[in-house]
Amino acid sequence: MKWFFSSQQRTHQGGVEMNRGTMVPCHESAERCDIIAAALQAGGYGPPTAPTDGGEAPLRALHDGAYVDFLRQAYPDWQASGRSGSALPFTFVGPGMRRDRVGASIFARLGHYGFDVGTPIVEGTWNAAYWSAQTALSAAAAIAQGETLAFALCRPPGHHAGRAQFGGYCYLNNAALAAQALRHAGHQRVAVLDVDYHHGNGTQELFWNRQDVFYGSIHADPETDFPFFSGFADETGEGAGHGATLNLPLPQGTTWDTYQTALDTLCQAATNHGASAVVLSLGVDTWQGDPISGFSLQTSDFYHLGQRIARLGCPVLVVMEGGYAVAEVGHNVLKVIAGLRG
Ligand code: SP5
Ligand code: ZN
Repeated sequence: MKWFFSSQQRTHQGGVEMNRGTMVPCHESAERCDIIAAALQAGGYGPPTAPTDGGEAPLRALHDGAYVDFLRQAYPDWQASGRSGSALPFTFVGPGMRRDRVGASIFARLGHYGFDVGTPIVEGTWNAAYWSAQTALSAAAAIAQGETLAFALCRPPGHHAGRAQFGGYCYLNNAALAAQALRHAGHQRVAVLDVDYHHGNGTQELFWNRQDVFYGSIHADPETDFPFFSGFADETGEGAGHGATLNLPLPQGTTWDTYQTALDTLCQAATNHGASAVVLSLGVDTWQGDPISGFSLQTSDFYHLGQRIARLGCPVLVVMEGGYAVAEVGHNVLKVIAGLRG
């Protein structure tokens, strides 16, 4: 199995995030990818393949161009405004306010493009997010060239990032970029299966109106968990995309027993959609000991998760999303990969 990673992805060191009203150290750390990388090497998967630099064109084909410019410029502009530390929004656009105005002030632009106060932009954020996206795109190219399984060690993660929106520790939508690359490589239908604990609102938004890319997700019920305002079961896509979005929210405390039934439903839907390639948006924050999450999957369950995805019989591109129990993320990811290899 080829796996992709660049040490450039370490340059985002978020510092602090606001979490339920208090500033806490960022859960999404560079240590996460170090541990997964070390586990892969110890597991015999060899050294990573460095991503190639595909430039900004694929990013701009999916994300809003002005948003990509904002991400690149946000920290220099924050510094030019005389500030240091983490750039975070604090004012958002409410109903009746000017959604149409991006604003010139860095504070306005942070509020325009951001949807939470937990996703800091620092000096190395753009560089890390850029290379995280290139990692996903390079892994997609490997699948396009005939690999049946590839792992993109993306970090920062991506599934909360929308066309012109950052949040949930995400800036560029790595999984969506990979799915789009697989479409360009000739797969007529692609399924993004999202098993991160949180609903991937960004991926859903990007493919909401499209029939060619199915988006299906199993996640914590937004009644109780982030991102709170998307991921309900009645969100099924619109227009040509009607029926090509599937949300399977589950309650806190969910164990494998319940989870596997939802996973069967998710996989069946991907088959019904006719997907010939799968992007697995993999979060291992469903593990029972995750510090910010509330499911109760055991490490051994991740093997069965991988096995079920493998039974789809499609090439699988794994894109790393969340998982914050740093001592355990490596083991859990390796279990998924072992299950995928059968
Ligand atoms: C990619 C990904 O997994 N993003 C997750 C972003 C979650 N951000 C908000 C987390 C709030 C968690 N608060 C839980 C407190 C438990 N003590
Ligand atoms: Zn998550």
